[in-house]
Amino acid sequence: MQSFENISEKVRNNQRISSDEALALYASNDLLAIGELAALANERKNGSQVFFNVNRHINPTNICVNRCAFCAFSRTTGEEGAYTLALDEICRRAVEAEGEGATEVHMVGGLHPELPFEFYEEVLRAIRRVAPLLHIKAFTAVEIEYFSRISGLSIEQVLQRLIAAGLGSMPGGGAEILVEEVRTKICPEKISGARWLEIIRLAHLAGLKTNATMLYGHVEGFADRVLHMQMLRDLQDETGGFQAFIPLAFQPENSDLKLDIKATSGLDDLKTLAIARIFLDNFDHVKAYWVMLGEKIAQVALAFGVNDLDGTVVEEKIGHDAGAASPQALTKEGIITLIRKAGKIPVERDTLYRPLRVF
Ligand code: V47
Ligand code: SF4
Repeated sequence: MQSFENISEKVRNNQRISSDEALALYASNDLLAIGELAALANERKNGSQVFFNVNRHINPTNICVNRCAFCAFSRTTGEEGAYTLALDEICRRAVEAEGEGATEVHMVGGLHPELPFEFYEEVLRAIRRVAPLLHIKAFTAVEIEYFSRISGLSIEQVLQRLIAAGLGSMPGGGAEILVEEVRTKICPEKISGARWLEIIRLAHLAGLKTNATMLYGHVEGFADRVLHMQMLRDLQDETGGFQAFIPLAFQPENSDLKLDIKATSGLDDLKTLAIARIFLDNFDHVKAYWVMLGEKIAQVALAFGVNDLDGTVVEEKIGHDAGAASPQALTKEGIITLIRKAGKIPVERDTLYRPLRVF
């Protein structure tokens, strides 16, 4: 029996809810009641504090051999708009970021057909050299697996070499929806969901913290979303290596999935964040990524169980190539105001969620 009262009772008693119960929440139209439960679950973990960081995104290349159907960012070699940043340019952006008070560089890119694994080691070393204060959060599980294939090294060896070169943690991309039937439709060339989980497990065992994302609002159903979160919750029980869960609202422009898929509704965005907060009881943080959600939904999400707004970002390509209507960057002051006006306490954090300053 998945009555709302039973689920509510469980959450109030700090008990874990089942997949069927999460699905029942998706079936409910009582957004405010779900939000209230999520807010309670978050309040217990994080009080009234909301985290953000000062960071900068760098995407070294958009050339990618995978060409996932939902991705408007990637290009084939020689195609109009294809680019690869020179090492000097990557360094210039890192130095600029550090000079502007960033504590993190977030770096992900396409699976380039020619660049050798050593290029990525050199990028890490170079950033380390020119901007030693920046934490480098880089490379999704999909990229790590690709590096292993192009270098002939094991996943463990790739991770060790990247850590030695300066890798500090990993973002949560590439997870999409971990269910195979969905992956076949949206990213047939990408590693399987099981392989994504395996690489993240190895990263956690190597001592790296990672995030986990979920790309929603395309061809998947609610049951797929819940199964995705169930797989993440199981792995988190095992390793404890996940920091934040980040639902990514699908941006439908310029991608091969466009067809008649519409952008997600605000109701779906808020429900998804709230259900994630309730279901993923072993994740400390649920992040509203303002780039995909827009500032307004991200702000309202702070009353629906969310305790992290990501960062300043500065130059965003993946969502904006796909039509995201949000700005390219938010200022630190802008994020602080957004959090304050939601009645919460802004806390600047570093990548590993150590508080740097309470505002
Ligand atoms: O894996 C690609 C997604 C991800 C689209 O860990 C799209 O802190 C929406 O993972 N519409 C990369 N999403 C971005 C990412 C991320 C972003 C911010 C913070 C963190 C973190 C991680 O972007 C990809 C894919 O799932 N994506 N195309 C699109 N059209
Ligand atoms: Fe390549 Fe990542 Fe885009 Fe897929 S989502 S095409 S792997 S850049």
